[in-house]
Amino acid sequence: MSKTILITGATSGIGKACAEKFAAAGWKLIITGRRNERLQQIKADLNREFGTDILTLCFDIQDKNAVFAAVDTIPQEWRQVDVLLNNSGLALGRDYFDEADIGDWDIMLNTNVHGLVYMSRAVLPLMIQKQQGHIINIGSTAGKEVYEKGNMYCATKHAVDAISKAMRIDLLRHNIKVTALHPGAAETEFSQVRFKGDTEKAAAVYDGFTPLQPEDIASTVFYCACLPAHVCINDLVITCTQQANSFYMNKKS
Ligand code: NDP
Ligand code: 8X3
Repeated sequence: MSKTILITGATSGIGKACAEKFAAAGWKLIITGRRNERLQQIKADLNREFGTDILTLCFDIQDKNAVFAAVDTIPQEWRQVDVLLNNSGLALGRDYFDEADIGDWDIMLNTNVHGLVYMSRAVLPLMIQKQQGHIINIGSTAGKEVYEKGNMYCATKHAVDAISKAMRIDLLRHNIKVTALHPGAAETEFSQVRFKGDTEKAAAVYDGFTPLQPEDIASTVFYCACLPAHVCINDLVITCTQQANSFYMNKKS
């Protein structure tokens, strides 16, 4: 029987690449995001290419009631969720702590932290029932080191790091694996979102080095998800070769 992965934020970037990777390997997909046209397009494309069974759930992960309501609508035949990939997330702005927009901070906290825990709590009963499952949380190198003007984004990703450790401990008794995967710079819509549509600023982030592509991260997520039942990657940092961590980059001018 095909396994099922639920991917949050599958409308773009890392989430979309993961949807493609797991679909190509014959998994069933539950994909989420706020942009319904994109969800429908991805569903049609992957169904045509791989014959994948796909369920789409369109909601804002910041909205606790919407998260629980969406998970409640999952039909019985889809409730065997093997892997939950908590991927939805964003950075907004890159400003000094004393100058940053507090509204941006609220959105990052609500999405990257609250959204991730709401989703996990909503899906966990499906895993606990069968005493089996795997939660993969997408953190960041920003969750390992804090950098200038990264303040609240870094804080949310440090929270993802801590929550992943906490979940791993508390879910031991239910035989549920928890993996935290922390990517460095990856070329997705991330910087366009962070710089609010300023395409020049967004493109400049990737000047002078070859960043990760979303497919690189998807292959790593897939590797973690396909390990034998008794093996769990707990914590994994992945960067491009020209990046050591949040501070050190070997950029070519
Ligand atoms: P993208 O902007 O390409 O994708 C972000 C995804 O998150 C979209 O599918 C978006 O869907 C979803 N999302 C954002 N806000 C919400 C919301 N309120 N409700 C539901 N879904 C939401 O960026 P990436 O693929 O790069 O980002 C994916 C994850 O990877 C994030 O957690 C990010 O922090 C992390 N990351 C990214 C790195 C990078 O350099 N790109 C490096 C390290 C970590 P929609 O807009 O349709 O709702
Ligand atoms: C995204 C990587 O360096 O912009 O999480 O924080 S970075």
